[in-house]
Amino acid sequence: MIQLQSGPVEVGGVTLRNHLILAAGVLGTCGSSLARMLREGAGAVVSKSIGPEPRSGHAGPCLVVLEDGVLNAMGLPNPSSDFRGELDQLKGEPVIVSIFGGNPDEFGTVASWFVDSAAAFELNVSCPHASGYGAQIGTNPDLVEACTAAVSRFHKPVWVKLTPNVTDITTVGIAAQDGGANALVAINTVKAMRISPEIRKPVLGNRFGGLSGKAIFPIAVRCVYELYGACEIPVIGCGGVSSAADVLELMMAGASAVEIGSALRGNPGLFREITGNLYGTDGISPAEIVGCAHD
Ligand code: RRO
Repeated sequence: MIQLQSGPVEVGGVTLRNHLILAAGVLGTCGSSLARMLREGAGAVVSKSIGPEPRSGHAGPCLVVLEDGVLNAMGLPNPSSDFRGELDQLKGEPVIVSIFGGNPDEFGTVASWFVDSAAAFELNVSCPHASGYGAQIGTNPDLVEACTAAVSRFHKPVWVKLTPNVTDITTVGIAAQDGGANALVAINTVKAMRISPEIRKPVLGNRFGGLSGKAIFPIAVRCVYELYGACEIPVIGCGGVSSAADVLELMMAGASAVEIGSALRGNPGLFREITGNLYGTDGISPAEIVGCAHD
């Protein structure tokens, strides 16, 4: 397998310690778990998505583990502005704060709380099961552009995390770029559902949820490939990554860095494992492989 040169890398206005980033929603609700992921070898970390009001989330069951993925409908649980205190212990660290709102003003308000503590913002316009938030914004290019512009005015790097649940992801990527985004993150979970034959009802309390894990990796590869071909700003890959080979494949599709989420379940040492395989003393320059599948 190819190996890469190690060392810090600048992506979307943030200096990452390596190409691997903790994805939003996994181990990201408290400062101590974010700090632990950095100690375990993550190049940067993204928090759980924070919104304008505290939320306890959807009624359970909220998460079901499937054969090759995870189905969730957590329902954007978050402590809202109280999350600020969690970041006190992470000053100067590469922490990206994921934020959501129902309109540009709410995005601006939430961003204003973290201007001094975030290395960047990741805008969640892609949660597939949130009424008034997430993909309900992220399927409307005009709203995506306006929400991105509302956060860009803080002069902090802005990453926009996109939903795969659209006909043409490049239209939404270009809208985020036009709003001033510094990077695109592809993808959030895929809208999905399972039904229990025993109870003859949906397995999730919310009925619908988002599918993550290995099952969605090919969708992530396709979305990254399309965005890399259509947009000028860096693309960060996300979705079903669990090995160094997956990281390289997403980079070949066009990803400048890669987020990892579901695969950390039960394997908190995964960042160290992947960096051990991904980097080598005779490694090649990442520039040689980012987007090489397009040549
Ligand atoms: O909290 C959630 O239910 C959730 C979010 Br914010 C998201 O962006 N993606 C997802 O699958 N679940």
